[in-house]
Amino acid sequence: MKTRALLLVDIQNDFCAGGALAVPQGDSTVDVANALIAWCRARGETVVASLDQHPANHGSFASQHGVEPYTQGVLDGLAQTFWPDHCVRDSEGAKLHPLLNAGDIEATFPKGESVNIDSYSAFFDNGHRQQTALDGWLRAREIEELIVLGLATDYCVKFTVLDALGLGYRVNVITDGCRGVNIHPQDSSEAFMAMAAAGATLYTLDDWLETHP
Ligand code: VGL
Ligand code: ZN
Repeated sequence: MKTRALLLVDIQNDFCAGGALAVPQGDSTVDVANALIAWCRARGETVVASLDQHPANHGSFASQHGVEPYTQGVLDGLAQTFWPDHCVRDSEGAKLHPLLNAGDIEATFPKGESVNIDSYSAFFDNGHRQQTALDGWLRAREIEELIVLGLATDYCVKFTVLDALGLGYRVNVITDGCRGVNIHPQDSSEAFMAMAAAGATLYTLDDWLETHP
């Protein structure tokens, strides 16, 4: 069997209830994540997580530009949605959700640490200028297939999945383990369609468990 890893995307306090960039029902990803963590651990499969992690003056923050959060602009030549200040390094908001079984996560991969560029994907920044350590880490362990879920469907999950497919991974997305920002109401469903069109296989948690006994 191909070596597989579970990749949990940005299940952090600031994307959950009460957080700075709270995603509607973001907390509901935690139970799905914990179920798959247990499933993977029972099979000796790898569990990793990405972390959105910004300096306090990050260029994706609306506060740095004197504009309203959730508006569109440009950052260093790239289209950028400006966000509320979120996931500031070492803050409570940047921590993994307290109910996530983080003890079973083997490695975490930060992204978004450069001031002048955002990084939705866990593999590359938004300009594909720099890579994180994730691809090298997975390749070193001969991992060829990923199970992906987390926050947010229409940003970090979507771009992580598209980059993973581009890098040659087989990618399974657990849809009920994802929630979106939905600046436009259809953003999450369009994101799932884009992931599927690019080659990802979409499952609910129940579908996954039934088809992978
Ligand atoms: C994310 C917006 C800004 C995400 C991160 O994790 O999807 N979204 N930073
Ligand atoms: Zn961010």
